[in-house]
Amino acid sequence: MLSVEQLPPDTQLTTYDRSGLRTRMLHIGFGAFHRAHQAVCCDKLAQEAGSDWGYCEVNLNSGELIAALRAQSLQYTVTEMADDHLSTRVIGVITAALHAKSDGVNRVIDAMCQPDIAIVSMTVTEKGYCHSPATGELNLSHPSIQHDLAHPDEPISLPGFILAGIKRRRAWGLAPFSVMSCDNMPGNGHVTRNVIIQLAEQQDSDLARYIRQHLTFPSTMVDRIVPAMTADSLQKLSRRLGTCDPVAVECEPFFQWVIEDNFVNGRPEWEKAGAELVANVLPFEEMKLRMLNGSHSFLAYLGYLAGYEHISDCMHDNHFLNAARTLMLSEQAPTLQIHGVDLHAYANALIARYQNRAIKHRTDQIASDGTQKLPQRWLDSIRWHLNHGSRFDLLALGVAGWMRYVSGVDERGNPIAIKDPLKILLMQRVSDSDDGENRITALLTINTVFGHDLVHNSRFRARLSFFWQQLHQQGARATVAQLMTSY
Ligand code: NAI
Ligand code: CS2
Repeated sequence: MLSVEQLPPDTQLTTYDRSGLRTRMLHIGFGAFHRAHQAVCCDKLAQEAGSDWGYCEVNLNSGELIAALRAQSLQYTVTEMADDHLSTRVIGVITAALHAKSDGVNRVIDAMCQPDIAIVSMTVTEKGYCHSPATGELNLSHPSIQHDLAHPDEPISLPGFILAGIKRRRAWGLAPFSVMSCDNMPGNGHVTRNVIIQLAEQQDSDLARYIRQHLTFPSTMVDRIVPAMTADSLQKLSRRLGTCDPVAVECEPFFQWVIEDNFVNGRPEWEKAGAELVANVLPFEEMKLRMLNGSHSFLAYLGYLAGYEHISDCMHDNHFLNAARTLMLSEQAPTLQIHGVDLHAYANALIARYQNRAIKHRTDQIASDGTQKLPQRWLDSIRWHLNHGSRFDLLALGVAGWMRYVSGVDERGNPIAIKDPLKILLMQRVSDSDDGENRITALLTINTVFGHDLVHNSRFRARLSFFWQQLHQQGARATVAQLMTSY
């Protein structure tokens, strides 16, 4: 358990009066990222600008972190790590914490109905939205959505929980809240609005109309590299901190948060803690999703196959470093519609961030949930190149790398532990095909990922098949190296 008194003397401690905080935001998904991003921003506001915005944290699935947080007075540490710098801060801005399964669904819905709650935000990973990543539509046959349609007052899905909160608030005559997604999806506010309204329409069209008229769903672009903590990283950090904080996270120093300024019931002055409030976030989201996350996924699949455990290990291989940079600048940047940002400088800064050896960001962590990530990271860009007749070899190699990865056996013949909500479908498609052309067809016809168009595009198929064969014949390292000689 965290003992604040034992922390090193240079730790940034909480000096504001925590009893003056009000629970004005409820956040669903108390994972590594939220702890190192939105919570830090809110903490800085309390510390430096006298803000009284506090968080009620909620986890729907696992309860361990919530229990650990409660055991240490709702405080935890965030440590920024760079090769030459390490700094720790105590986060004190949490005022309540709930775990839906052990505290009960009703407690969570009631917490959304506290009069002070003005914002419900979330970081539940892409799969938490129960949508089709290719279209953004709610997947009505998703098991959790099926459950919530049958039991709307006992929800288990994120859309189901938020809808139940909106419904109860409205019934109690309380002002609505804003709903803010902080997950890595383009138009994350639109996706959230879509899934909640589509679920509401199945139950009560009047409630759906109310949501359209009275709630807002601001989109956000969020950026900070926050690797999952492991037993090993936690042990090393505990030694450095002089106390064991099971809720601790490590992250890079970089922080960016671009928020659509569209809130119905007030918001913290996030701009005082480094966030940018803008009218349209989409160009920022697409820039970040394609240049950062797109190159991350490339390094994750190809790097894993090449035997690199971490993103920083990939950066020691010059071909991989050049491939990531070329992917950003030659294949992703041309697809963007952002003005006033120097994309060369942005790409250079990303490479420098990937080179941070103090951050142990595992390639197999980023490789997880590929079916939820590929459309926004690669596939929209591939469509752009197909329309413009331009070169997209690195993107095609990325897709071939993903197919090779989800085929489940690495280049040394060892099994790969696939983590993906469509894992069963992926395994079926893999086992029903041999590792030639029909594997490519079997995977490309997963329409919720690839839509209906790409499987029929002969130019795309040709590049994909070429790299698929290259990966089988000579492996990921040689394929990346060879491709980079032609750029
Ligand atoms: P994490 O695994 O530490 O936390 C995920 C959270 O989502 C947990 O609280 C978990 O209970 C919840 N969750 C998972 N599946 C869910 C479901 N089906 N329904 C409801 N809740 C569910 O992951 P982390 O690092 O916090 O990342 C979460 C998301 O934040 C990412 O998927 C991404 O969209 C976004 N993000 C992460 C960054 C990072 O570097 N870690 C940076 C930028 C954005
Ligand atoms: C990563 C992101 O896990 C992944 O898929 O690409 O979480 C990445 O670390 C963040 O988006 C950086 O802001």
